[in-house]
Amino acid sequence: MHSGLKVAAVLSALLLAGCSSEATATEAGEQFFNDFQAAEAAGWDVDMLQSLADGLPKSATVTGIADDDGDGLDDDGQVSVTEDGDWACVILPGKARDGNVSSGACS
Ligand SMILES: [Ca+2]
Repeated sequence: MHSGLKVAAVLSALLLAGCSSEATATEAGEQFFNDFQAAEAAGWDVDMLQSLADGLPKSATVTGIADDDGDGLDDDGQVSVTEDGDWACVILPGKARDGNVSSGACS
């Protein structure tokens, strides 16, 4: 029986995955970005953006979804994602620009 070896292999894979904590905020930011692209037709709809934020892992926090002028759309199309003290900045595509995700807080 080699099941012990298989269990050890699975455990070490899990440990490796668990240790790759570097850039977790960026990964969460990229998930947000990809989810947004799947729903992009709605534009920067703040309710949709909030539901994307709610869909991220609970360890990730999204800030910067804001609609100060009350048109139902995010005002700057830019959100920050934090996770474990790590920051990422998500620039949403739209309004004649491409989006991107970068590590570090939005400037
Ligand atoms: Ca707005």
